[in-house]
Amino acid sequence: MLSPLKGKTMLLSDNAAATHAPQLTYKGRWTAYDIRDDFPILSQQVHGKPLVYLDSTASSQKPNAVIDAMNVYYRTYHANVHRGVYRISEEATAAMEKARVKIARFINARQSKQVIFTNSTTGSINLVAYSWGYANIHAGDLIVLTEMEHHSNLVPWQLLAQRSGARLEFIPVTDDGLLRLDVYEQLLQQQPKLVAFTHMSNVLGTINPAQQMIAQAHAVGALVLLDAAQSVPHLPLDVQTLDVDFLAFSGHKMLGPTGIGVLYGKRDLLEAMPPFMGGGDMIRTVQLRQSSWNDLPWKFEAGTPAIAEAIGLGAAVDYLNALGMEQVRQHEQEMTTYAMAQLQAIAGLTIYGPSPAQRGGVISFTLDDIHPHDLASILDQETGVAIRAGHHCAQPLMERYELAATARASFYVYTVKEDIDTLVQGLKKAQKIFAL
Ligand code: 7TS
Repeated sequence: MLSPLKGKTMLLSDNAAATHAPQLTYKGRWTAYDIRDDFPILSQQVHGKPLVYLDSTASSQKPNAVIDAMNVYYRTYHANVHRGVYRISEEATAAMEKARVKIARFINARQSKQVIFTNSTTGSINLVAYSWGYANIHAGDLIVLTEMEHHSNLVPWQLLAQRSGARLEFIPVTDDGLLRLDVYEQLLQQQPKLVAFTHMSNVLGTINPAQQMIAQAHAVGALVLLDAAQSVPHLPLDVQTLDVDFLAFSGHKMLGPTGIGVLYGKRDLLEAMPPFMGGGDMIRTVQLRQSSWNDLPWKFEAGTPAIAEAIGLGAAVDYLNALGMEQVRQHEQEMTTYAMAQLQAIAGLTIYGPSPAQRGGVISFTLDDIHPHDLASILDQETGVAIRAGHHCAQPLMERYELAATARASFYVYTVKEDIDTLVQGLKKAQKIFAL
């Protein structure tokens, strides 16, 4: 079967195509084998062996469509945006704003002005913690988080609590890696101002029941920030159905480039928030002692933005749309179910987190008492398998399970069963090496 985007690659010199590329829709079914050729890095070798990339939770690989879209911009119409009255600056502005529209549609935002470009999920969460937090959080206010947060949805709230005198409380995690929703209900009775939690854990893979949790928070008057760094790339997601107040995600985890992220927010909230960073582009008028602010979304986009990266992220969204997010989720579930069965068959291997039905394509595990860093090094050198080892920027969660570190394999659209088989062979090899 043909790759969904094959034959649709843009010509490097065709500015018009770059700026007005059609929305791609791919109707048929695909398999990972069909699309692997779109990802040039997957034909690389490491230590003389084919690269087996199992660390997409940290950062996904990029298809040619994304790399080409950025190349086209740099090679044929690079200029700064929102200021030039000449042709290529207008083209760059149009391409960047078109990417914003694509992203808004991808998450079903009502208006593209609700999509603010930041540098990452981390940047998006900090924007809310500083701007909304500064204006709305006061001494004694409660912010509810969970024990399974990535540091980027934890430390900004700690800083806000230290600045404002607010309190932080945490929804605990069960032994199976699920949130204690009974404790959540109790915490809601204390009427928090904000609930901030991850849609999908980057360690356990747990997919949290976001829609229900958001409705419960709203019922007591709390706003909700959803850390969607791991969900937007892997699941169909609709901000209007979720009724979420703020949503944060990163381009580099969804086939797009590094250096670009998104903050989605409800319009009335964003309109009421003060700017986070000051500088060019975010102002309407500037006097020596005071200024007025630009409209959304630019009020929050001070300075020259990541133009190529925004265009690249737009191309990534086209690619994911062509694959279909339902099928992306289905493929990852197949890989996860297969991998869990294979890994569970290895004596001495422990998997953390819930069943495949309740998780995304992420599996954290330990093997005997081999240190996860040693495991990752052996896998890299002996088999060309790239996995993550460590605390995964979730130290409190590691403490909850009394672990210093885990090994973690994660999957995406290009993962094939053979990748998982190579991982399993590598783990058995590591066991042999350590048994000596
Ligand atoms: N939230 C979650 C749930 C994440 O998984 C990550 C990154 C972030 C926030 C931060 O994203 P960033 O793009 O701002 O860095 N997670 C990981 C990971 O699991 N390994 O490396 C980065």
